[in-house]
Amino acid sequence: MKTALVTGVTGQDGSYLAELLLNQGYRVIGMVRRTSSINYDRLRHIQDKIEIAQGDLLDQMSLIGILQEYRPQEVYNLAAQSFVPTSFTQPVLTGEYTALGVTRVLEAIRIVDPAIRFYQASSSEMFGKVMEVPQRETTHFYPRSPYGVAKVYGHWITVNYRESYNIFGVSGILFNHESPRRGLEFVTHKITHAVARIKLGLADELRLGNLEARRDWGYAGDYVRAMWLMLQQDAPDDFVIATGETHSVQQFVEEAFGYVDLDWRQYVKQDPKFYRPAEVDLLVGDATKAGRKLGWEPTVDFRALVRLMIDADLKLLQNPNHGYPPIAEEIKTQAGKSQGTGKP
Ligand code: NAP
Ligand code: F7E
Repeated sequence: MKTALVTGVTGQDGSYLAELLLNQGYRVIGMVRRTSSINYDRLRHIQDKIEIAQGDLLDQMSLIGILQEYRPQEVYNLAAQSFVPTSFTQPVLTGEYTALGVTRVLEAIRIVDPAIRFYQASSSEMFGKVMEVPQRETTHFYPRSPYGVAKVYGHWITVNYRESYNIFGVSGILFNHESPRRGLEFVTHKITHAVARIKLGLADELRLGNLEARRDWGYAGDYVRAMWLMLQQDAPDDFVIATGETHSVQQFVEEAFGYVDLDWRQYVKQDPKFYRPAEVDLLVGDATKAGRKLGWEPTVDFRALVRLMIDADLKLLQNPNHGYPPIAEEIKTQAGKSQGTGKP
């Protein structure tokens, strides 16, 4: 039985990855930081199957201690300050977590066991003001936020430890991926949650920023599979993971309101508060290399993604104890829908 350590296990991707690793027969160690109130909501359905280890990306000794105690063969570094607007208001802290945090994990690996395979959660935000369309592994980075800058550091320090110490370190350059477990401040979940609330008569408006920004949105359940595949290869390499389709925030809004038969123009208000000091206007990824070398491809398209998120939000709002369904159930629900009327 292999042991994997997942940092950021309480986040969106951490919960899906932990689920996938358990299904693959792994012993899963989830690293959590100490907080005054515990929030394992996203892990509720697998909480008794994983082991929790306390550690923090800011604390080098805690990372070394966890590796010494659990002796994982694989480490997935998903922990980060991941919200772009917060990176503008807390740029130094973002650098500590999202940039230097990666070095601390790599240092722990180098000291305790350099044979550990390491996955770094790199991001399409590194492409920022894009130098090429679509973006691929060879596209130059031009980050547009302290978050993006920190991710570029994390990316290159991973390459550097691979080249300097022969560590099996890979970076997955993942484009936006979403799910019912996405944080509510990210635009997709902000939209689907508001749509569900409006549909149920619990809200009457949705305030958003820039509706013109375009993103390549995929489903988180698909993207964690790519992370795992990257660590199963013979040699370490970096991969872009994306759907290859791009949509504007407004298109997401239209699809979401349309699904529940509402006219978005009656509810959406633009609010300058949600604009950013510098914007990433257009992201669309080319995942050809991942398709060829990993055999990876996405299974959930844009429309199905919007719908499965709204279905889940409607269900949760109507029954708050329902919790998050596992990956397979989320996809099954939506696949079933597309054969019927497609409406909730
Ligand atoms: P998320 O939901 O925001 O989760 C972030 C996780 O990091 C949480 O578990 C959080 O713990 C943990 N964390 C934050 N600071 C920490 C610290 N100092 N020490 C230990 N843990 C800490 O993010 P996500 O969407 O799952 O994304 C996972 C990773 O992929 C992140 O690195 C993100 O930057 C990157 N990424 C995400 C996307 C995407 O579209 N989702 C795309 C590309 C890359 P708490 O629960 O305690 O806050
Ligand atoms: O914004 C626009 C906003 O916050 C998407 C993170 O997971 O993906 C994520 O970063 C777009 C931006 O995600 C609102 O201006 C309009 O253009 O959902 P988001 P993000 O910034 O793309 C990457 C790949 C990561 O790595 C990050 O960790 O939507 N937008 N109105 C809005 N965005 C938000 N949040 N809220 C609005 O009201």
